[in-house]
Amino acid sequence: MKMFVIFVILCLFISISGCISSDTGRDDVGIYGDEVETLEYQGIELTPISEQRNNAIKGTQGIIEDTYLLRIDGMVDEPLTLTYDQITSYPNVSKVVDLNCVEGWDFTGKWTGVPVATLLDEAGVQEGATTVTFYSADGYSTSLDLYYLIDNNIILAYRLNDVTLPQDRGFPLQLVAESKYGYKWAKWITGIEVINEPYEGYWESRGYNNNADYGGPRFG
Ligand SMILES: Nc1nc2c(c(=O)[nH]1)N[C@H]1C(S)=C(S)[C@@H](COP(=O)(O)O)O[C@H]1N2
Ligand SMILES: [Mo]
Repeated sequence: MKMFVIFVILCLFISISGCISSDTGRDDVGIYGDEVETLEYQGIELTPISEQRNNAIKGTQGIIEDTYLLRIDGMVDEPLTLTYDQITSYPNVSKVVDLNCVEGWDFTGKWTGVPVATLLDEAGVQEGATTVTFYSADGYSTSLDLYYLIDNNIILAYRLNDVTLPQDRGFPLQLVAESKYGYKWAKWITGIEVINEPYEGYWESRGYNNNADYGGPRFG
């Protein structure tokens, strides 16, 4: 009898501590600011934003939604200037993708955004174009092969784990350069330029590999 009472008390304790261990009482969602963060999607466990690493050459850029403009130009028929509302009005795509920094850390996020191809189609890519360059508010830049972006339906994400992409993580847009090292995942993007020659961005011009395939060479 005594053992049974101890057993019941133990069970109660375990179930109560399970409840108070997360804010929501569920482990597939969490709270981030005043939004609900998804922590499990299609059976895949996501890394909570609070546990994701983050690094940037000049720290957080405070981009304001109301005055933000994304410029798309270079080898296009019609250069575009898009507002945040316009960008987020296009049909969106969600995918679970790992970000792998070249320094060895990684995390898994659910990313939601507009395919780069959607915007490029709207602008009309001209014949002979090979490369797309991304420019950021902090002076960062990087580039990717035009067909890598189109063939893999690479997105510009404005939501992470179903939460508005946080300011310190690249608001309003981070490129989800899946299967490429983290330095291709430009944040705080303000400009996209279509060109016809290779371009070396911030880290690439400092010796990092311009192809940046995850698992491939890091340098040279
Ligand atoms: N604008 C900008 N984008 C950037 C960087 C940066 O310094 N500035 N750092 C890159 C590097 S090296 C990595 S690993 C990832 C980190 O992205 P995260 O904040 O999603 O973890 O952002 C990439 N994009
Ligand atoms: Mo990185």
